[in-house]
Amino acid sequence: MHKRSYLFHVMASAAFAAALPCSVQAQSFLPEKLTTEYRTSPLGVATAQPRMSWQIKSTGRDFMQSAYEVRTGSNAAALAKGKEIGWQSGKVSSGESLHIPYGGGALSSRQRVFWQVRVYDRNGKASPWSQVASWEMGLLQPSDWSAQWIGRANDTTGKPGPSPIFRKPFHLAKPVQSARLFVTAHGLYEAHINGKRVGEDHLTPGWTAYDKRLQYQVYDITPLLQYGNNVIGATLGDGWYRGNLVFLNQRNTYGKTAALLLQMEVTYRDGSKETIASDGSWKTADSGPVRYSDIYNGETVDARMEMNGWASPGFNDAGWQSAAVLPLTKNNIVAQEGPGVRQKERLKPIKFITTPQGEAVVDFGQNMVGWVELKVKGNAGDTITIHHAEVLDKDGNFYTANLRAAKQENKYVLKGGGTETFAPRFTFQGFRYIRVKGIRQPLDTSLFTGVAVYSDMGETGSFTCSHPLINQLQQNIQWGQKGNFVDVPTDCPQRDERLGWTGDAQVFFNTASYNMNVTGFFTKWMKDVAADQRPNGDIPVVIPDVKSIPSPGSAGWGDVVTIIPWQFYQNYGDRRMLEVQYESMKKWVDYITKISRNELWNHGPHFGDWLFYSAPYDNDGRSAITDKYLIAQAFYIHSTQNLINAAKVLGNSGDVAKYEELIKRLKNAFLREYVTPNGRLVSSTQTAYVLALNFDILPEEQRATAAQRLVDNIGAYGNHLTTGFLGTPYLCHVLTRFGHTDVAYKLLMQQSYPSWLYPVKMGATTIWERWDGIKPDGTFQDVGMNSFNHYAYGAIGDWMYKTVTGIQPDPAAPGYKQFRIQPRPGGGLTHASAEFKSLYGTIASKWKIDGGKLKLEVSVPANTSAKIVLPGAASATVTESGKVVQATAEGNDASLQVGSGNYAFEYSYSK
Ligand code: RAM
Repeated sequence: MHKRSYLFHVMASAAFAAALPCSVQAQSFLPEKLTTEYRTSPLGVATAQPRMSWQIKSTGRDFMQSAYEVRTGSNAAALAKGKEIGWQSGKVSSGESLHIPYGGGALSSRQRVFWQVRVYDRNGKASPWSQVASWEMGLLQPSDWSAQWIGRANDTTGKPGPSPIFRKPFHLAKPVQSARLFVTAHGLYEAHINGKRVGEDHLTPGWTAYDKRLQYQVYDITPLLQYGNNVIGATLGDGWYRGNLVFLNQRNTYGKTAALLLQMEVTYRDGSKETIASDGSWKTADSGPVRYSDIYNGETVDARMEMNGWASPGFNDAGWQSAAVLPLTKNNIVAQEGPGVRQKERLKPIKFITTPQGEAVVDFGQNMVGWVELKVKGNAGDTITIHHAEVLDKDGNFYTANLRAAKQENKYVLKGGGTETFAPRFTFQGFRYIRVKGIRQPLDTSLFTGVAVYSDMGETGSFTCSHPLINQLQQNIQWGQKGNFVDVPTDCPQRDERLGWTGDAQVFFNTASYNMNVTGFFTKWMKDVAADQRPNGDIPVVIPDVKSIPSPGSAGWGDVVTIIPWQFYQNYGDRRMLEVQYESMKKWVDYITKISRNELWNHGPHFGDWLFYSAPYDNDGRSAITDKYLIAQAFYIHSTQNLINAAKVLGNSGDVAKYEELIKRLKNAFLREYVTPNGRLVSSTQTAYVLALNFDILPEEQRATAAQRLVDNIGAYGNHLTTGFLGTPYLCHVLTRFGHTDVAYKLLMQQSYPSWLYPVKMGATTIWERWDGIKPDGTFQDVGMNSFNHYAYGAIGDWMYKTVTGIQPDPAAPGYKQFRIQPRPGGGLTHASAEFKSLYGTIASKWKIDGGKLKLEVSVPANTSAKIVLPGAASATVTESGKVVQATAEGNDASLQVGSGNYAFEYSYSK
């Protein structure tokens, strides 16, 4: 059925494009932006059959690929000339330009494969061959590691202390052709070669389910090496591995000893090879400048202890000890799949404040995550202390109480004698403001740079409209994503938590994947979800599992395991995500089935509709409490549906039948237990109606009435939402689906609490954890849990892209091979515009209401097609680039199918 409707689209689009004015010149087209496993010419690939993708640049309209041809080789120059070809696909009749698996023989560790592609248009004409791209395999077996784990003898107490440092001089007697560094650590590492830092990533090796999956990184270090004497060195920090993690200063989650595993492989120009690896011949010390480091608490650096040239030849390491070889496993080591954490933006202070309490505070104007780089002058021994905070209190004083036990304190001891630059290495802070002590010179902007640090995902989405507060909301959503996508998707980046809460991640996933390319980020994290799944199928509430938070198998949290893979497939067309995660999805559904009674998941602790609206004095039942077991049953149904969807894609017909049978019974159980014969839900809340409708639980004939009840409920709260984490992401979608987009707009435009714009009005620059983190009188919510940088409620971004500007994937052709542009103007907006860089290329939808006309500009990437639904155009004369076009009336709207290209529609519009 999918195939047929897709074919229809393609044919329809060809028909429409043919009717459009076409350029007389022949269309030219070329595959470009080649990627392998979502990355550009990556190193360290560990997938047995890496998949290749490309985009197509074409002139004119309506380009569709009818076939492709991939060829590979081990010599780039020869391949470009069509020589020394290894595996080649031959001409494959297919429109697919994403995720084409390598079909050659088994790939070995370190193997480099170059590849090119050419594509054919509808008429069978071939493009030129693309530029050459490549990938390189990583170390695929534990036995590829000749390196030994090393640490410091007696580093076994797990108590905080100075950073261990390691160094190894080595000699290269011949000119080097190429060199790779493979490295990981227990704790965090920073590697140096000949005085230069290796790579640009921070907080390496990142955070994973360390016991089962510890990532290594691969660096091309060819340019760092020199003929003759060289030195490689590394510094370790405590990080997630053994520093403070989870509430109240718990340490040593994964172990007590910091350790390094490092292997450098050099290929000389004469073809011979040499490996320099960590072992007992390395020297170590703990007398370097990093005296303390901790993710939550910050870092202490004493510049007087800098050891000039410690990672260069000529340094005297006579006082250092020999490294201890540690008997640690290498069986858990995996290649990195997600993007590294990088310095992404640099912000300057916007204001210097002396608070009523007399403290010197610097305002960066943006709640952000990373650190402050400091450039100062002073005397040797001067200590500068920087504290970080998200907000000032209502009196304008520096407010840190909501950080709970996280100190967020960086201390720098100066060595004196000139300008000194400081930045921490093994920590990050969530802040907009810093409080500074100990600086002798007058404070000005030259001293401070706020460095925003996050996973290097690449921006894929932008959204703007005619309403400045909504634009600020979009900014806040994006900054919430930046701050909380620091290698794992965290709930918050500042207090003593910063954990991969599964509920938050699933709630925000769709929005996240509009804003940024989260392919690698979630490919990695979902593997940690599966790795940390308990043997009985339960999913810990935070991933990586920090072990000390009991896992209640909370509804809406554990369901991340089915929700993200299915949405990932919709957004990126990646079937392998479903293949890889399928067993884990199934285990979760089977786990709920096992613990359910009479087909009802109606026991156990649940977070429920976390942080829903509760009235201050609830004499009148105003708090929006949704029965937790109603929610649990709804998510049980939803996860089962996601599993069925995945089973269909993967062709597991046995499972399709089995779980379709199950879901029928689950829906019946829901109706029996939570719905009256008249379709009223036992919890009269927005979230209850939203979940029942969004997950298709209610019988068809009850849906419109239920949607009306939802609308009435919203009205009863004066057009305010009352939903928490679980209801919020679907609220406006459900309203739109049942014909109440006007009500959705009322919620979006609402400026008083609870609403999305209330925090914006209160000066928020990120999304808050709670709807009323700061109350109208300026006082704060409960200090025990009040983050000002929490992305969950930013889930409205999904609706803004999908409905305000109308960019939506078509489930029948996932990954935006076919999609919809169906903008729905409303809320008094006069224009809105969004761009989304899909894997095929940039999709744009920009509308404007002007002088009684609606103008809509659309971009459709090559090798895709789109159904455009023009709002309110049923009886209008529609022009495209000045010429009248035919559109088919659909209710009040009119639709037409188009192929790739840029289009400008215009018609009379009244609302
Ligand atoms: C708090 C945070 C987090 C949420 C959990 C249940 O720690 O608000 O976002 O997922 O509670």
